[in-house]
Amino acid sequence: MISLAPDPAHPSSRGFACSKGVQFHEVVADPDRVVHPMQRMPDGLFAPRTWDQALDDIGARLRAIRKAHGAQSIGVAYGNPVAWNYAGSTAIAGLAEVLGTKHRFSSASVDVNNYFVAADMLYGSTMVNPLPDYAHTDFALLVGTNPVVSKGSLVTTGRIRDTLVGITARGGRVIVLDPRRTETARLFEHVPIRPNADPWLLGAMLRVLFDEELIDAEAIARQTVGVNALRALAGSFDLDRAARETGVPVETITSLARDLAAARSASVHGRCGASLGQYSTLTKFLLDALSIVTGNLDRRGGMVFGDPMVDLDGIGAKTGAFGRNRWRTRVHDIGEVNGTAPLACVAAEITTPGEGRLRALIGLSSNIVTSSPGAAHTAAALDELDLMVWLDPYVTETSRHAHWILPPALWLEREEMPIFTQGQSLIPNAQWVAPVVPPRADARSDAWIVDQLARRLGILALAVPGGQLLAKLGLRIKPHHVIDLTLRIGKHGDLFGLRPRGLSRKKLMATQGAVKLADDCAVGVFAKKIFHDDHRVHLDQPDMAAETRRLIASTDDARYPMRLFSIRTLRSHNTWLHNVPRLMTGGERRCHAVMSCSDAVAAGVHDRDPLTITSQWGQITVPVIVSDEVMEGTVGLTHGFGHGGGWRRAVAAGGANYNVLTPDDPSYIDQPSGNAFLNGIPVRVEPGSAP
Ligand SMILES: Nc1nc2c(c(=O)[nH]1)N[C@H]1C(S)=C(S)[C@@H](COP(=O)(O)OP(=O)(O)OC[C@H]3O[C@@H](n4cnc5c(=O)[nH]c(N)nc54)[C@H](O)[C@@H]3O)O[C@H]1N2
Ligand SMILES: Nc1nc2c(c(=O)[nH]1)N[C@H]1C(S)=C(S)[C@@H](COP(=O)(O)OP(=O)(O)OC[C@H]3O[C@@H](n4cnc5c(=O)[nH]c(N)nc54)[C@H](O)[C@@H]3O)O[C@H]1N2
Ligand SMILES: [Mo]
Repeated sequence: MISLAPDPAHPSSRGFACSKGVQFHEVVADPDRVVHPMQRMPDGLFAPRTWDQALDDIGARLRAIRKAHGAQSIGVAYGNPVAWNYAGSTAIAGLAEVLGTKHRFSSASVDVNNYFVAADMLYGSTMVNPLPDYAHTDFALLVGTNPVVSKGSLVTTGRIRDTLVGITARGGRVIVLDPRRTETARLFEHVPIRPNADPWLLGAMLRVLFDEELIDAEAIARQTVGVNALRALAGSFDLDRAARETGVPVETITSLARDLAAARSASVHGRCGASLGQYSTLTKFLLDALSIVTGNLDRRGGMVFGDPMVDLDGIGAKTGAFGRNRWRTRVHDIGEVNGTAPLACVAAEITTPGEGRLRALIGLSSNIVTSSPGAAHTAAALDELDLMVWLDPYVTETSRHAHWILPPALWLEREEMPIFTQGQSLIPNAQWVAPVVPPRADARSDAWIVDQLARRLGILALAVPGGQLLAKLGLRIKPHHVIDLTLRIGKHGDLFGLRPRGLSRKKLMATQGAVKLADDCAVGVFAKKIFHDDHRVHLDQPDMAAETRRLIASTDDARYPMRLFSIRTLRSHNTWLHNVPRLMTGGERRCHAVMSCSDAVAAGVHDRDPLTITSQWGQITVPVIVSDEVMEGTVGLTHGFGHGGGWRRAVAAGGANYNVLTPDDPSYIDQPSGNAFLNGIPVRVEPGSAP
């Protein structure tokens, strides 16, 4: 591979690719990449081994741990890249399910658990995710999302910047609520908002809609039940307090609500900025409530439902694969979400003695030491594990704690289909592609590696009916069998030949590109997409009323007067891609904080000076950029830096770990969902001494 280029014929990307994607051949060829199974030696360095040596040792240890302490003592953790790894994600989730372990940790709990829980409340399934219909909307409210950089999250469309610019070109409005004048905010109307204050703003807007009778009574009657409870919840938001909490004047809040209601169509979408505060389920609930009560759910230009090639949401809702609160975590008694426990609990599950203690952890594409709250606790706890096995292409600050690092094939080296993002695509499409190149050296697909581990435990890492029995007879069902079957019998499938123009894995792999399924997501599909028995949206949620009371009772801690929030940069992907030479040129790629001029003067720091940031939970020092692009009283900080391990360029990039400052104390995370509290952390700042 010498270069990568986007496909102009792709129905969604339409010939656009981000700078990270087109440099990926450098990751594949990276000299620091782990391409053999590696065993940690007593001196902390790693030595290459054969697959047989690795699997025999790991298998023996896993069996011994299971025998002595039960299957609960074995856990798994998987990170963001599984969302683009259909077979690896199916296998690692299947392994946890078949083991029956509660120690299943996913990066969803530092990202989107609040979405899942709010969706379960409102729509009856954790997997329902209404999408902002950007191609047709007249009014787009973007809350804590920076799609010009992130390319959109939980909504997928190529050329998202152009799509958003298209809204204003048509005479519509795009309003960006963000503490920072971001790359997106600069293009549109920017309303600065204090971090971790979104529910105040959204609740106050909802109150204005009810008080001024700006709601769509017909749509509410047709689509929902429980509106009176929502009206009462909205009524508990005081507009003056909301203005103080958010830094957004009452007049702005009022006009935002009126304009939203008056727009022919309106979409309301939030992402990490709205998902990583302390009340993130309430925030997501209020975001959706705004579009529901204004009649914008299932409306062209409002919020629409995706039409994936494999309807995982529908299947999951019907089979009960997804859900919440079906069991609770051992140490902190937190309800599960989609079968997983919050990452904020992982350290305590390892270090707290007792029955069911986590002793062996298998990780897949996960860098929890950097990405998860309470980073220092996580790093220390990993060293207490009896066995840690990590599937990662690098020796990272996380995988370096492992007894074994196993080398995964990367996405260009394996068969792939976009299982997760296809449900979020504004232009429904189907794609399933063959590997571009064979894996380097001993690298193997994550699904293959997990299957090998499962064989050593005498199980099949797939929770499908009859799967274990067939495996005993020597027939191992693979993730692609299950998903191809689901595709073929589904709405877009070939029904094994009965629908000759329908899709199958074989047909898609022969196509090479992607197949467009429709120009837009359909509207008028409401009844099919809501999974409550009455097929209505349930607006009466006592847990949300309780969260509102908790929010209203909350107070600020005067010792930590500033609020810290996260910044994503164009050429990073969360905690990685910092080892790719061409993505690491230029100073702005580095770890830095951003603070306003007046705050910098008050703190006595100059542009590029070291700044020490202290929270209740930790302290770091990083260089600061002084810029009025951030709101007064706030500090922005790039997350995903401060590396250790064997990725030399990433380690040399320096910086510090944002999540040293964030809490793994369960009383601070979002209560209904266990989602981490990472944005709006109370901090104080002072001049730091140069390292
Ligand atoms: N402070 C703060 N913290 C945050 C966030 C924030 O905004 N602020 N964002 C949160 C969000 S949204 C997310 S999603 C999480 C992400 O948290 P993680 O998922 O833990 O972090 P990533 O950097 O995405 O981890 C990717 C790891 O997977 C490895 N990898 C890449 N491809 C493959 C593969 O094909 N197979 C295998 N086995 N490994 C692979 C990489 O080398 C890397 O070590 O971080 C969260 N943490
Ligand atoms: N280039 C690049 N693209 C990425 C990623 C990456 O690391 N780099 N990561 C991918 C992943 S895993 C995800 S989940 C998506 C995330 O996609 P987005 O959420 O669109 O990306 P962010 O840049 O995190 O945008 C969050 C915005 O919220 C603002 N913010 C922070 N705190 C608050 C708050 O309390 N309230 C409000 N209203 N705003 C706040 C931040 O200033 C930031 O501009 O991006 C994906 N795409
Ligand atoms: Mo994410």
